[in-house]
Amino acid sequence: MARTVGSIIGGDGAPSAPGGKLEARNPAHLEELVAVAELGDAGTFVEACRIAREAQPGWAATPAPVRGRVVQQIGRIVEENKERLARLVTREIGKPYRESLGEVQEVIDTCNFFLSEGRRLYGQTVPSEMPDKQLFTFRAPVGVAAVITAGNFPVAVPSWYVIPALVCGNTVVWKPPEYTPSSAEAFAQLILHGGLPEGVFNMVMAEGPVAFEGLERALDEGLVDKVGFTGSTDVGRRIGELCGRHLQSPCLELGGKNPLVVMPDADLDLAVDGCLFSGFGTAGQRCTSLGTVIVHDSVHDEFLSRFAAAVESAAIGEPFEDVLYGPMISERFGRRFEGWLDLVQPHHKLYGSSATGRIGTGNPREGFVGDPDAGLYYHPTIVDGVTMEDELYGTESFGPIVGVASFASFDEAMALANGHGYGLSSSIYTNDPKNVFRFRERISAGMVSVNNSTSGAEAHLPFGGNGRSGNGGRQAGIWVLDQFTRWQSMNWDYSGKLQKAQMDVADVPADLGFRLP
Ligand code: UN1
Repeated sequence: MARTVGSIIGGDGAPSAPGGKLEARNPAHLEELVAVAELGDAGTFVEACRIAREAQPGWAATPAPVRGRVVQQIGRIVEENKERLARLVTREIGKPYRESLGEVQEVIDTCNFFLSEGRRLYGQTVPSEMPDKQLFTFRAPVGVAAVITAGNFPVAVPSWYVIPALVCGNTVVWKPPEYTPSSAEAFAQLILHGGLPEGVFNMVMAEGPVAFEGLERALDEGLVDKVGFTGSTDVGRRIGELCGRHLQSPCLELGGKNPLVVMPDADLDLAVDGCLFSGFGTAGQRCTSLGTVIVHDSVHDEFLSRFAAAVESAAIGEPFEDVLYGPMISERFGRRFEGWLDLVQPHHKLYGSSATGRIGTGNPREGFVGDPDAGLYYHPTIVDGVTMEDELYGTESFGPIVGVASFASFDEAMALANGHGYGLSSSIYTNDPKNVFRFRERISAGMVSVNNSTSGAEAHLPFGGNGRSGNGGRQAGIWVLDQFTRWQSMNWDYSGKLQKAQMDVADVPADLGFRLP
C-alpha cells in the first residue's frame, strides 16, 4: 500500500502540501506506487528552521552524555528495524537488498561510534605562559544545522550529518530527496522515537530549488548556522556561494570521477573484482563509483578481456535477488544517464556485449534476472580508449559506465588520475609498496584504496574530497566533530593581579654568547 508522507516539523506532520504532491514509484516495478510525497515550500523550510532555532538552547544544555544516550537509542531502534528499513530502501531506489542492509548497518555503525562521543567531546587543558593561570578549550555546538542529501544513500549519508550534529548539541532540519519520501519518513520516525525533545530534529519534504530558496531565506533571517550538503558539484558550488555571503563554511560532499590505477605487477583478477564492484555496484550511482580505470599498456588487453568477461556474466536485475545491480534510482537518474551515454565517441571502443542503453525486450541482456520491461534497467558499458581530451574523462557519469585509459609511465598514470579536477576517492592495484606510497603522495583525492574498490568506505574514517569534490570538509569519525562544533578557548587567571600575555612572562636568563671550545 502506498503511503502519503510529508514534512515533520516540531514532531508533528505539516498539514498541507503547498509545494504539490509527488509520486515515488518502485524503479524495479514501475507500476508499483511506493509513496506519495506531500511537498513543502520555501516557507515550510523557514518554519522548520525557526522551530529548530527555538529548540537549540535547550538541547545544547542537555548534558552531552544524555545526548549520546539518545543516539544509542536511535541506533537500537534502527537495528530493531534493520530489515524493514532496508526493504523500503530497495523498494524505493532499487538498491540490491544486501547493499540496502549494508546501508542501514552504516547508520547503526555511525550511532555506535557517536554514542560514546557524548562522553568524550574532549577539550584540552593547555599550560599558560604565566603562573596561577589555566587555559582550556571546549567544543561548542554551532547552532542549527540544515542538511540536504541525495537519494543514492537515503539513510546512511544523512546519518553521517544528523547523528554527529545531534550529539554535539545542534538541532537539525533535514531535507531528504523528494524522490525517496518513504525511506526518509521512516528514517525520520526512527530518529524521533529515540527520545529527542520536540523541534530538535525536523524533516522538510521539498524539491531542490524550493529548498534552496527556503535556505536562502533562513540564512538571511539568521536561522541557520551550518549547512551540510551531499550532491552535485554544481549545486554544491551555489550552496557554497550562498553560505559564503553569511561567512559560513558548509560541509560539501560533491561528485567524483574516481580513478583506479592498475600497475603491471597487479593481481589482475583482484583488480577485476574491484572494478566490477566499484564501477557497477549500485548501478554506478555512488559518489565513490569508479570513473576511469587507468591500466598499464603491458596488461591492458589481458585486463580488459577479463573485466569484460566478468561484466558480461554478472547478474543484473531484480534487486531482491542476488544481483550485482538493479535499476536506476528513478526516471530522472535514467534520463540523465542516457545523456552521459552520448559522451561515447567514435574513437572509443565498447567492450563486452556492446549493447548500451535501457535493457528491455527490444534491447535484451542475456541472463537478465526478472522482467526488464518492468523497471529502469540499463546495460553495463565499458568504454576503452578514453583520453584526457574526452568529455567523458572529465564528467561524472552517475550510472553503469566505466571508462578505460592506458598509460606507459607512472607520471602519465598520475596525470590521468588527477587531471579531471575531482578529488574524492581513488585506488591503486599493485604489489609494490613504492607504487603505493608514491600514489598516496601524489593523488589529489581525499580517499585512497590499495588493492581495494574506490567505493565502500568504512563509517569511521574521514570521508570527503578536494577540488570539484568538495571544500575540504570531512565527515565521519572524530573528524566530523569539527563541522558541528566550534572551538572555544578559555583562560582563567587566579593570580589576583592583571598578568599581560607576552609582556609579563618570566624571562629565561640564557647566555647566548656561549660557544663550544
Ligand atoms: C555517496 O555515494 O554519496 O564509500 C556515499 C561508499 C559509501 C558511501 C558513498 N560508504 O561508497
